[in-house]
Amino acid sequence: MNIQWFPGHMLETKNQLKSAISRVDALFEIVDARLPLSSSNPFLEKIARGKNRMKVLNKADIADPEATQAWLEYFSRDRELLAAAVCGTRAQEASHALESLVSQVDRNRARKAKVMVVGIPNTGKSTILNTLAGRKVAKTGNVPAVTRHQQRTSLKGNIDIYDTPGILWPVIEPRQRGLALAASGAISDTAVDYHEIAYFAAQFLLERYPDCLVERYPFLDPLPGDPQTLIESVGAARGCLKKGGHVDYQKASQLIIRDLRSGRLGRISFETPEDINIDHDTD
Ligand SMILES: Nc1nc2c(ncn2[C@@H]2O[C@H](COP(=O)(O)OP(=O)(O)OP(=O)(O)O)[C@@H](O)[C@H]2O)c(=O)[nH]1
Ligand SMILES: [Mg+2]
Repeated sequence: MNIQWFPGHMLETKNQLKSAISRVDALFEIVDARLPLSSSNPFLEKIARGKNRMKVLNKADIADPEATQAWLEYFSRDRELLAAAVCGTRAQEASHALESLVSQVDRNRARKAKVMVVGIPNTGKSTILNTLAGRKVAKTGNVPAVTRHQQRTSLKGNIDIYDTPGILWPVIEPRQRGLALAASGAISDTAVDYHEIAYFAAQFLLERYPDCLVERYPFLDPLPGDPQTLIESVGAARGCLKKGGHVDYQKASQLIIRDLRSGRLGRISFETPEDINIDHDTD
């Protein structure tokens, strides 16, 4: 089964975006550095063709630095796109990225540069906007679909920047991509079962980041061989129990997902350029 989560405001935004994009000079596309390709919306890839744009790999502070470096090379060399890795709360990084993008806009300095911030939910679009503005102009939150309407803010340097609601696409496939997106926090927790996300995450961590697991959960040394036992062991050790002393899988799953999303499990990336068959890219 594929993952579906496409609330009404996303459809509305999608419908408005095409004409809105034609009225701006450049697109600041905020993707999640932990899965920069899976968090790129195929619809945006299509309608952004020919537009000045930049891929901003946000949340680089909690992504695997080696993978992030490989992604920057992939986007700039193989895709010939401007790309930057940032932490959305660091003003210098965010401003530097925006300046590189705006420098591509052919304009008379007297004319405002119009930049639109686009991307899927929860990648940090509004956080970056607040950082650039130097004050809280947009609501942020650690759940997807916080921003519901487009919003314009004037920045110094004669720039108008537009925040937009994060949009997904109606059917997310393959399921592994949906699960990675759910693990990152881009899909509402109501759309995918916690236990399935935790199972996916546990399997992935066992394969790719066993040291991070032992660091965060020292009681897991030696590591269990399968994801289900891992979830169960974390639940038992952290007191996620039901009446009668049985492990509460829902709670144990939530705990692992929270640790993963917050970076407490270490700097983890869900994909690297080598994982991707470039021929089946989002284009
Ligand atoms: N670790 C880390 N967390 C970040 C970063 N940027 C944003 N966040 C967190 O990510 C969550 C989502 O941030 P928002 O700015 O609301 O994301 P958004 O893209 O505007 O989300 P929608 O409006 O729902 O599309 C919040 O909990 C932020 O604190 C970052 O660079 N690093
Ligand atoms: Mg937002």
